[in-house]
Amino acid sequence: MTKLLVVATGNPGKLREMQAYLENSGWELTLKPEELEIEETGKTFAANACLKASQIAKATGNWAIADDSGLQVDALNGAPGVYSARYATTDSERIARVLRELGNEVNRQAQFVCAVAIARPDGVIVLESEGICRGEILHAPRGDSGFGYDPIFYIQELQLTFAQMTRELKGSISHRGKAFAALLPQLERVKSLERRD
Ligand code: ITT
Repeated sequence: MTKLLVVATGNPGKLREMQAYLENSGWELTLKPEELEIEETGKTFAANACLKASQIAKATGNWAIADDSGLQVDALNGAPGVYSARYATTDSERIARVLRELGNEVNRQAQFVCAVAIARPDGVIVLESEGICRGEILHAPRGDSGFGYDPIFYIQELQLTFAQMTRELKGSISHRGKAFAALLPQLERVKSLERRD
């Protein structure tokens, strides 16, 4: 029997990536109702991922998966961090703010972090996972694939920004790709355990 999993995100860029990772998971995916907005009051990515998964599961009466993620710039003491989505109104304004705050700082080191949580229909969190990807912040955007801060996040070894990569290449090294790689085998197990009940 296929089980329904509500993908608890309102971010289309994230949704595309999450759908690709979950494609062959055996779960039937459905999107959270647009009007269901969860306030992200947590201080960590993990806390916010759990909050979103748990609230959406309870509100819909289904299993739910949520991703909380963001960019942490070393020279900005980890900003924008959990405020990545709230740093400005549009992707280009968010990028402009990070570039402005970083100015000509020589230390351009940064990382993307992604926390994923899965909740049962009663809101109890059954799975959590986290992935980190280190990189550098460029002085100007490069590339137009992906979403969010992708155009300024540069991977030295590949000489490409996330926005210059195919979704497959980004997924093979990204914070979200790593979080899902750790999560998927466990998600498979949860599904088969449930089937036996
Ligand atoms: P939901 O909470 O509805 O899922 P959101 O956009 O508000 O959507 P977050 O609170 O987790 O999500 O904020 C994450 C922000 O971090 C997101 O808006 C992007 O700006 C940025 N971000 C996360 N992952 C990214 C990635 O892979 N590439 C570029 N930017 C990313």
